[in-house]
Amino acid sequence: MSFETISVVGLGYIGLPTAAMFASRKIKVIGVDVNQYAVDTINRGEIHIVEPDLDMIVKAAVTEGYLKAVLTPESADAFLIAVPTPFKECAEGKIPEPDLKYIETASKAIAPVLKKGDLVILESTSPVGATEQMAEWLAEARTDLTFPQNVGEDADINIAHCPERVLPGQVVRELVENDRVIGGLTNKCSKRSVELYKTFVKGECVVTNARTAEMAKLTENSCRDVQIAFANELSVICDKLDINVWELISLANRHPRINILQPGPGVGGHCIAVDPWFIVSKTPEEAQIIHTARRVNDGKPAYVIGKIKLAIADYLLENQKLTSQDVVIACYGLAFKADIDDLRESPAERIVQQIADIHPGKILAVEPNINCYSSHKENISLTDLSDAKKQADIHVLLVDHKEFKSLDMSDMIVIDTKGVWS
Ligand code: SAJ
Repeated sequence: MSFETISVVGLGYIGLPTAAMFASRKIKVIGVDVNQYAVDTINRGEIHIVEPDLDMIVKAAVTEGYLKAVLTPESADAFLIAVPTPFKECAEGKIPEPDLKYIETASKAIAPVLKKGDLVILESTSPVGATEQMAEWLAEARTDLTFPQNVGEDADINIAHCPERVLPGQVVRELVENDRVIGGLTNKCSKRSVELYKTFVKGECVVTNARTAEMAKLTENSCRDVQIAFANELSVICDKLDINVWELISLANRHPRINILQPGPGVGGHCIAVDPWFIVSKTPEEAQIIHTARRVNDGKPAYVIGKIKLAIADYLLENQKLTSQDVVIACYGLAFKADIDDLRESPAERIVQQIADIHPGKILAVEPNINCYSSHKENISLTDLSDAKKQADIHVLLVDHKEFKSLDMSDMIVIDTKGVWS
C-alpha cells in the first residue's frame, strides 16, 4: 500500500466521515481543521456534527489510534481537501461568484509539508478550473517540487478532483456504496486516486479529467435544482388554476417515462441552492435554464409568505373583532428538508423569520428535531406539536417531517407547502 498516512483537511460534514472511513480500514489518518472546538471534540472520540452512525466510527477510530485531529498540517502520503466553497456576497439580483478562499488557505497550509510522491485530491464541490488553480497555488508555494501542469506524468506531486456526492443523513452508507468520479490532472494522478479510494469505496471509481469531474458534480446538483424548479413552477400554476398539484404529479408520474419531483417552500441546504451558481457565473449567456431554475426556487419562499398574508387577511375579515396581534400562526418544520436537524439555508426557517417581521402576533415554530431555537425575534417560540395544533389559528406546513404526517388537520386553516395534509 503506497498510502501509509492520509491527511484530510476540513473536518466538516464530508471531511470527518471520509477521514473516519479511511481510519476504519486501519490506515493512519491525520485530520486537519482550523476550528479548535472540532479538533478537541474529535480527539475525545466525539463528533461536532449530526450524522447517523458517524459517532461510533469516529469513537472506534480515535480509541484505536488510527485517527487524530490537529490544527496544523503534518506530513502524509495523500491529502484530501474537503473545505467549504461558498459564494461571495453580492447585490440582490446579481449572479453570485464562487469564493475559493478556503481552498487557497488549505493549499497554502499543506504546501510546506508536501514531499515527492504525495497525492493531493480536491473533494470540495468546485467551479470548473478550481483543481488547476489549486495546482498553481501549490506550485507557487513549492518551487522545489514538480507539478503535473508543468511536467505531466513525471511530476513529483499528483493532483486530482474527486467530488463528494453523499446525501446528508446517509453519508456513512453512501460514502461506501456510491460510484466516484475521479478526475486526475494526468492518468497517473487518476490511477493513484482510484487506488486510494478503493481502500473503502465499494462503488465504481470512474476516471475522467479534472474539469469534467468538477462539471459532473455541478451537473448533478443543477439537474436536481432544475427538476425541483419544474415541480415548484407547477405548484404555482396549479394554485392559479385551482388544481391539486400533488394529485396532478402523482397522475403524471404514472407515465412510464415521467418522474416529477415534489414542490415545496423552496430549495435549501448548502449544495443544491449553491452549486448551480458555479455554472451560471462561469457561463451566464449559455446557462439559461439553470439560471431560471435558481430564480424559481429562490422565489418560492416569497410566494409562500404571500399565501400566509392572504390567509391572515381572510381570517381577520371573518373575525372582525380581532386584530392581527391576536392571530396565532403555527409553522411546522424549520429544517431544510425532512427528518433532519440541519437549518442551514433552510427556506422553512427563512419563511418563519420573515413572517415574524411582518406579523405582530405569536408564531409557534414546531421542529421535532431540535431542542432549542434562539431566533432573536420575540414573537417566535419553539412549541410542542400538540400545543401548536391546539393554539394556532392558521397552520403552515413547511417540512414533511414524519411526525406531521399523521396529524388530522380537517376543518383547520391550513397552508400545506409539502402536500402532507392536502
Ligand atoms: N427538495 C424539494 N423537492 C424534492 C426534493 C428535494 O423541494 O422533490 C428540496 C429539499 O427539501 C431541500 C433541497 O431540495 O430543501 C435539497 O435536498 P436534497 O435531498 O435534494 O439534496 P441535499 O442538498 O440534501 O444533497 C444533495 C444531493 N445531490 C443530489 O441528489 C443530486 C447529494 O447527493 C449531494 O452529495 C449533496 O447535495 C452535496 O453535498 O452536493
